Amino acid sequence: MIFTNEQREQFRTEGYLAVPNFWTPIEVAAMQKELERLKAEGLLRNVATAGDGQTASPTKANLQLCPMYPHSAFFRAMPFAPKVAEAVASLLGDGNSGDSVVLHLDQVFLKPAKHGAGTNWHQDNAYFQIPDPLKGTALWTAVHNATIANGTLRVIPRAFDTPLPHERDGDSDHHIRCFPDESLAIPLEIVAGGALFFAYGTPHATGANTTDTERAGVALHFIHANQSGRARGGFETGKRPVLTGENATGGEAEYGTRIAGTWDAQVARVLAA
Ligand SMILES: O=C(O)CCC(=O)C(=O)O
Repeated sequence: MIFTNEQREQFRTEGYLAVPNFWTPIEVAAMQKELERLKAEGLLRNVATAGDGQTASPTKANLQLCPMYPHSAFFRAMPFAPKVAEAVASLLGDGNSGDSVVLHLDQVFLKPAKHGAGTNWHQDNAYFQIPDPLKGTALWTAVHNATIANGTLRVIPRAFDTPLPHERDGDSDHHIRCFPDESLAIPLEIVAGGALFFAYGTPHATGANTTDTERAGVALHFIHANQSGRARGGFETGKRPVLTGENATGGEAEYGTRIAGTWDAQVARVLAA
């Protein structure tokens, strides 16, 4: 998916872009089913704490798996779906066909029904520290309908250029958080299958899920390869899957096997299992 100039402009000035129906209903059904498997195997960990950043919360759950790729051939293939590479290169690139974008991190946040905990305000660049906060983006996929009631993502538009002070987040066993002016925040409601792209500098948060159904978001993070020298976290430099540009090998160099071209087969495999 190559974005229009208006969409690229929206990302570059507002720091985010909402793309309804990025994934097909069949792809979404496969994501939901694969998440059920990962959950049933106990791979999602509750990172919510009781306010002290250490003690597991007895009442709230923010279930996370990071990274996902070692546990799921399906989610390992997701960033290689052709529309992902095109979309990310279109947002992070300069419009050259040689623009190289790499996968930086993959993870899922699942908020169970009734007691799902949000993820507090932060800028991804407080973790990753890339030189240009517009040259990294999250692709946050709504695996279920994401609404204000179940704590969908909120962002602060036009704020990506101002790094905010961060501190340890007492509501999580490993996150950091900041305290932006929440009156400037906008909620991004999106139907399952929609994608929210937001720049590494964009402050964002999710809220509690007190509804009767669970809600998950799969967050893939990407950077332009020219930022990788200073980017921290995620895959080690040199092992980040290169999606586009002259060093892209379809996953062979990083995983020892070709991943590009397998997404549709992975979707079919998961749904048939
Ligand atoms: O889905 C969530 O709760 C948080 C997602 C997020 O903060 C991120 O992807 O950086």
